[in-house]
This record gives sequence, structure tokens and C-alpha cells, in this order.
Amino acid sequence: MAFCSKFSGLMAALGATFTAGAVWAQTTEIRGELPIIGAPEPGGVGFQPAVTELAADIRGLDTLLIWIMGAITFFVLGLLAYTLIKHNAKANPEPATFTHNTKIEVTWTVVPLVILVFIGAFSLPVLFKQQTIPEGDVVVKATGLQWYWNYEYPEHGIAYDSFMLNPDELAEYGYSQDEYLLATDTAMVIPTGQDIVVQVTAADVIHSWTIPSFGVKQDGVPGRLAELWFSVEPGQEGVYFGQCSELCGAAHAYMPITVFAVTPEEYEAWLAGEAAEFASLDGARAPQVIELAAAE
Ligand SMILES: [Cu+2]
Repeated sequence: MAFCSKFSGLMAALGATFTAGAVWAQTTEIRGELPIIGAPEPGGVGFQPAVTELAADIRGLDTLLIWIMGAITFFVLGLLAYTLIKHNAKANPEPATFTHNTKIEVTWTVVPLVILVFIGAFSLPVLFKQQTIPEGDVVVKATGLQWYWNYEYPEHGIAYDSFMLNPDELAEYGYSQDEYLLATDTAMVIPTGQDIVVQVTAADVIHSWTIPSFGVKQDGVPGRLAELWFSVEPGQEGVYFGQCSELCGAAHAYMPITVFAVTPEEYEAWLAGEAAEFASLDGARAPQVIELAAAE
């Protein structure tokens, strides 16, 4: 078993060496002038920009809930203050002795019920929209491994690993030091304005794939294929970051997620270039396949 994992690690390294140059060159090329849109900012308290309908829906739901929670909080605070002033021992030396009030009890049961139904009327449609997976114009399989991601375009025979960049590598890939722990050497590339279906799984332990700006998050469980979908609004071409969101071991914090959202034309060009590279590297891809099989 120990030999097996060492062997697979070695084969992975070999596979990476063969394909690395080609894929990385393509990735850096397509990055071009893409602005960084989906990234956390130091001291930020709000959400990252919403660039999909799903993310916008979630932000809307959040705003609605904040208003409802705010109203309830101030109402309860008001009641407390009223009671403290009106019914303290000094202002009210003769306390009432009743223990029940049917009207009030019915009210405090029915009103919260109405509030919950009201919230459900807004949140359930959002949930159904997230969980109704469309056919998908583009399907990408994201596999979490300790500790990096592998992206596969099953319809095009393309697969490559995505490793976090070390601080001294960031500049070479066009990133600033702020993007440390976020930027990766290769990225998932997807077109804007199209339905993207991501199949999320894992090869060792549970990982979780997310991009906050897209409003998606899905656990990758070994042996299972889960799906999520999103569609990036046209005009929001850019770089989007996420991080593995399921505690998955020692280097959990070092397996970030980078997505390049590009125009459909750029995507097609990238795809053609990648497919050509992979066709010419047919033999060299084999070790990666062995590595995945061994890890399972
Ligand atoms: Cu992970």
C-alpha cells in the first residue's frame, strides 16, 4: 500500500513534467488582460461581486433576511425596553398574577409561522434553481485530491492538474503577492453566457469546490459524482478565485481554485489549442490516468 502511494505519486510527478509546459503556457496565454473580479479584499465585509443569476439570487435572499432579522431584533429590543420601564418593581408595585393569555400565545405562534412561510416562498425557488441541473453547454469534471484540483473536459479528452502558486512564482504567472493562496498554475477555463455544469468528485478524502462570485459550492466525495451549474453573465470575463471548502488534511489551505471566464470565441480557441496539445501528448498523459486509478 505504501509502495503503491509512493509509486502513484512518482507517476503523477512524471505526468506533470510531461504536460506541464504545454498546459501552463496555454493558461498564461489565455489569462491575457483578464481582470481579477472574484477575489476577497483585505478587511472586506461584504460579498464578492455576483456574476451569475444564482449568486445574485443568494445576495437578494441575504438582503431580505437581514431586513427581517433587523426588524425582529428591534421589535424584541423594544418589547424588552418597554417591559423594563413599564413593569419594573418601582413603576409597578402590584404585579399581575395571571399565567396565560390565549390571544398572545396564538399570536406568537402564528406570526413566526407566517414569517417562516414568507421566507420559504423566497428561498425555496432559489434552492430549486440551484439544484435543477441543466443539460450544460460545457461540462467540466473537477476532482479534488490531497492537495490540488484536477480538471477534465470529458467531451474533449483534456485533463490537467491545478496547483497553488508559491509566492516566488506569482509574478511569472501575472499575479501580485495579494493573490498568494488564491492563484493556481493552471485554471478551469469556461465561456461566459453559457450553462456550465461542473461534476465534482474527489479521489482520496472529501474536498469542496466553490467560487463565491458564482454562488456555487459542492462537496467532492470519493466514489460519488455531484453536480453544480452556473452561467457567468456576458461582459463579466475575468479571473475568479475560490478555495477548497472542506477540511481535507494538512495542506487544505493550499489547494485554491482559479477560474478564467472568457468569451465563447476565446474559449473555443483555447479548447482547440489544448486539444491539439493533448493529442500530441497522448502517451505522456497515461501516467496521470494511472495515478487517478491508483488513488481510488
Ligand atoms: Cu481539499
